[in-house]
Amino acid sequence: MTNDTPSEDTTDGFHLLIDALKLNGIDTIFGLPGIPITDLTRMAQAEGMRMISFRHEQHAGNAAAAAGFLTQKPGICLTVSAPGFLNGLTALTNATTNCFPMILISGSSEREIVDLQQGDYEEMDQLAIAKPLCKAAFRVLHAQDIGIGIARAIRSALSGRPGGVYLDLPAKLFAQTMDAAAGKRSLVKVVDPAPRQIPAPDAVQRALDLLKGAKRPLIVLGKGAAYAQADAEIRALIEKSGIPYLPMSMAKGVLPDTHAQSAAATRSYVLAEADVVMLVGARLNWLLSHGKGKTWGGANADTRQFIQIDISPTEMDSNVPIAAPLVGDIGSCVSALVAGLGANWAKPPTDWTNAITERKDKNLAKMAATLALNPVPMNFHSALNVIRNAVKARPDAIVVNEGANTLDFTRSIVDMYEPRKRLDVGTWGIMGIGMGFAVAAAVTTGKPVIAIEGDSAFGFSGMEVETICRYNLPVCVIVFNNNGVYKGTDVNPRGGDVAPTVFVKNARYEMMMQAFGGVGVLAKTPEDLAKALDEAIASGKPTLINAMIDETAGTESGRITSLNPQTAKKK
Ligand code: FYN
Ligand code: ADP
Repeated sequence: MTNDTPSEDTTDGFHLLIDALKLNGIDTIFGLPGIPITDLTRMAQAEGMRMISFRHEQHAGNAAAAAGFLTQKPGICLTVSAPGFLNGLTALTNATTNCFPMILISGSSEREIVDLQQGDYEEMDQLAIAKPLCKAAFRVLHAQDIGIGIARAIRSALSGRPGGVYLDLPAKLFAQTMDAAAGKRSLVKVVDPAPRQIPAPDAVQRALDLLKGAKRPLIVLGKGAAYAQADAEIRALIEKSGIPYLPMSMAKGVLPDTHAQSAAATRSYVLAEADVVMLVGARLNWLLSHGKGKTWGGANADTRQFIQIDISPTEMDSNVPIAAPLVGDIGSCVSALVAGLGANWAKPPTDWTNAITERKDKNLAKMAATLALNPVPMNFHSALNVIRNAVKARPDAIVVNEGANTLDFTRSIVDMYEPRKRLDVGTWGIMGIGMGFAVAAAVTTGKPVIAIEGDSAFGFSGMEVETICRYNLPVCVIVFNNNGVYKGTDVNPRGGDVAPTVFVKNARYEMMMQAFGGVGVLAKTPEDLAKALDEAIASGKPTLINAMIDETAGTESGRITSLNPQTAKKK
């Protein structure tokens, strides 16, 4: 093996990597060029791959993660060494936490110098750092191993519980050359990268027996249910069983939020009262109050029984005992349950379903009344009412959502109608996913994207509006501008600097989009917002709407105020 430029009969590390990705149906790379991967980005583009360059690696990483969630193929993020790698690592870890498949590929410095800690350019033992923070991590040292390296990365990202994989590629690897025919033979097309996992028949029967005996059954759909692309099977299970269901935020739209069996509008009631709860691709983590405590109805907690469908066997009993674990892929598990319901399945008692409908209708009516108000200045409700109508008219649009109040209000106000159309802060409640997720949604689907952003949340990735303009993506960013984190009214009791939660008042965010040739609109009323949003969706032009919201609207930490140590202390 030499480091010569490849001739007709030879290939090199650059091309082997590109060919290995293409062979596995991966056609897009999200990344940021620089030493040692600049030429790789050029060559990938020249070889027909879509190369989406970002302004910061974290957003490229977030884009890769969202692409993974949407497509069931690992999203690829490509970065430079040490600092670029670290910038991408937050996204890789977030992807792993959320069970999204992605591969972070980073160039790295000379192994001999890094390992002897002799002070190389961007020296860092990246593999060691990545290992505890993702699902799997590999390094490739020889060009002939690139095919296997990519195969291992793809399998690790997709099989079982999906997650993030790190692939370390030292600079020297790219220029290594080898015989072209041997290079071609060294590549691997991964067969069946996410094998179905059929549940055991006795586990299916145990779950059915529990469901059959339930007086107040409930199904909770999590983002695993959205990821699984088992939409028809899930709908069949819910409709045939007649069991009410509750979607976690990224499972909204697996069935339309307007579905008669949705219990989303009476969440607290169903969680507290249900006697048998079936979790489908949802973990009993903080978002579900760990399956215990007041949320789960105190006394009822002693008698409640859980069924859990998950591809990861060790998820069972993570917080409370699981009476009927159903380990397998969601499509197979749900199909087995549907088959097992049989013709004589008795739907849940009507006193349970009627009680839910009654409470739900009351809450929906209350919400409708609030949405009909048109206060001046605009508040979260009147602005979100506009977006709610826009999504109803374009149910194929993808909603990206982050913030605190902006997140929490959007989740309950903006109904989703189709699966995998809502991308948000996920398991960690992370801020900064906005523009990366929006770019990925537009690039992978070509559908209109509406990014609903708190003004603080937007700040984490705001520079990527240039990326949105550069690739002319059909993304409409709506910044909910209430002058600060949570709201804009805090004051520093000592005078001087503004309070830590307060931003420049009445900031003109829309001018950021204008700076790069996109459309920027200042919206002070719901009418302004509706007009600008309609135009953005119709034209597909990159647009940023600066929605001015009453700075007194919103509460500290939105609906998770109880997690603030000070608030918790007072309780
Ligand atoms: C929901 N609700 C509705 C509707 N949908 N009412 C009327 N109409 C509609 N369409 C009701 C629902 O029954 C609840 O009322 C309430 O609105 C809130 O519903 P939600 O949002 O589903 O439930 P809740 O309690 O907020 O859920 C808990 C949670 C959620 C932890 C899952 O808050 C969450 O996902 N939080 C993520 C927060 C986060 O990550 N933030 C980023 C960091 S911010 P009741 O039934 O009466 O309770 C840093 O500060
Ligand atoms: P949410 O936050 O919406 O409740 P979580 O991220 O907590 O969802 O849970 C998703 C769960 O789905 C994870 O435990 C993961 O193992 C599981 N999962 C992901 N894909 C599949 C699949 N294809 N089949 C079965 N389970 C899956």
